[in-house]
Amino acid sequence: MTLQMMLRRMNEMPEKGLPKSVILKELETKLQRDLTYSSGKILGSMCTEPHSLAKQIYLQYFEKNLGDPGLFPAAAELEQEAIRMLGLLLSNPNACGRIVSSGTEANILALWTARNRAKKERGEVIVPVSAHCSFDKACDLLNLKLIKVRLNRRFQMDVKAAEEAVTSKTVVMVGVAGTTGLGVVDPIHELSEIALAHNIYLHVDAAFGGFVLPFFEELGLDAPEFDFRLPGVCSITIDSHKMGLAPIPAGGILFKDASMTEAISMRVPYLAGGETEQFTVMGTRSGASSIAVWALLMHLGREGYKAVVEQCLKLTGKLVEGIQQIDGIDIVTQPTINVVGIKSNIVDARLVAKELRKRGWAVALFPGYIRIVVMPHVKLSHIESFLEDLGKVMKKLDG
Ligand code: 0PR
Repeated sequence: MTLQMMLRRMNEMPEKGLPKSVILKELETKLQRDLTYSSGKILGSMCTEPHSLAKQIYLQYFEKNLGDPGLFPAAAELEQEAIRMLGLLLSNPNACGRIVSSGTEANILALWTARNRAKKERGEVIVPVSAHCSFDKACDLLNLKLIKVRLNRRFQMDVKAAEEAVTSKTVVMVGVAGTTGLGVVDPIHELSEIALAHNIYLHVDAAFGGFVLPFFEELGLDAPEFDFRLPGVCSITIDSHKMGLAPIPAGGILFKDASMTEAISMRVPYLAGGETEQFTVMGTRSGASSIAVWALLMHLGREGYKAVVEQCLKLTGKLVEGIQQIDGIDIVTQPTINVVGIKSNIVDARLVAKELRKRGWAVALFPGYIRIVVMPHVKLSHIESFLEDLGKVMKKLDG
């Protein structure tokens, strides 16, 4: 077979394997269409270029499987140390948890735990309408009924509506610390009080905000309460593969203490490394993810992460200033964190997004607005060139 023929067949499994060099060349060509974070064109994603140390570590330890911790006890211990550090970041040294496949898995684990603890038939889950779609998935999987509560004028979960939604069937209430669309932090303090008063489980989805908000106080910013300091909070999602700079997959779930997870723990007796207890959806789990998270927490320290957050917030400020100088568009609301909503008062946001995409910008489109996430890969030069293009787009659409 000629090389040409080999390449033409690159979408079927060949009878006889192809040389490494051919595979590598073909992948280079096939993957060219993918966007890169370093191009600065990805402005609507909550993921970013992983830290170089994490990449190195990931490659070095990719064979470790935390699904069989008896084979990799040292890696399992590093996961526990990473969880302890994340727990301290969220004000709870006794937190128990796992580095999981995603924020979606973390949210599923929280609802699964709450459901099993409550022992109610077709229990109800109260979330703000701004909650991530992982809660829709979780409720479908767990046969729970999802109740979506309206927002207040600041796009936060409306506390009164949340309390009114509580019934005898409620098993869990969810507050979001850094919403997917606008980066808003729900009034978790009030939700904690409601949860305690009605004896219901409170889960906080800080998948994004978990690596941002803990540094606000030290940065001299207004720091909304959202973590385990609030007594009603039973679990928190915190994803290292978002603002934690870790490679995918690195979601995270933290429970208040080890007793919480008993409700979903399964004994797996037959493993090569010996019997274990699992409370994740996944069986086989990446040890490299946990080791990379451990290494980043140790290497960057609080100071390093604080500097990352500070820089992202500084650029967010520049972006907002620039947007406010362009006719025909405005921000949806003053951003709390490095997530900005942009709306147009002359045309549909979809048209703006379409024009931006033609110019190579990958922004996220929500109903009525565009979302920009100023992640660590975004530089001032990217913001400036985006604002220039946005100005041109608005002129064109206005004309
Ligand atoms: N909770 C919140 C608040 C989220 O924003 C997300 C995802 C999740 C949970 C679920 O996390 P996983 O995606 O890890 O399961 N938020 C991002 C979003 O919808 C996911 C994402 C990431 C989308 C990168 C696009 C992208 O390029 O924006």
